[in-house]
Amino acid sequence: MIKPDAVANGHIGKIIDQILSAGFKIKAMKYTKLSVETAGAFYEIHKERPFYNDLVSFMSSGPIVAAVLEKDDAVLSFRTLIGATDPKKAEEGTIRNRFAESIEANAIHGSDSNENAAHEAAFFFNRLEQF
Ligand code: 3AN
Repeated sequence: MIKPDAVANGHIGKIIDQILSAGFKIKAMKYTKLSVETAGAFYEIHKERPFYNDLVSFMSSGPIVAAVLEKDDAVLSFRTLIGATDPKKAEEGTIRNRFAESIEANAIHGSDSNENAAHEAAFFFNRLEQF
């Protein structure tokens, strides 16, 4: 998911270009906006974390781009491409190093396991929307 900060800063095109250049195939893609309720549900697993309310309010603050991507070893490969959660710690050239503003407004989300990837894909897309 390309987050509201990166969308607002005009980085959608450059981020998608970097994702495709890294060998990912797009299976589904959507420009949309999360409500407080849907952002809260998406980040349900972080409910107990101290930053949960701020995260939900940030993630519902503007449009996002949701996508399902395919590549061998996609979860690990994508997390390497996006870099560390804190952009100050993200490696040079990673998406968060290039485009993120802060640990919260960190430009992009990537699933952290195959199980979560399947769950998050189904959150945004039904089977007829994934090719
Ligand atoms: P990642 O997105 O790298 O998997 P998670 O799953 O630990 O990181 O955190 C989910 C999201 O919560 C992050 N993308 C970031 O927007 C936000 N977040 C994580 N840690 C913090 C923090 N210490 N303070 C504020 N927001 C945070």
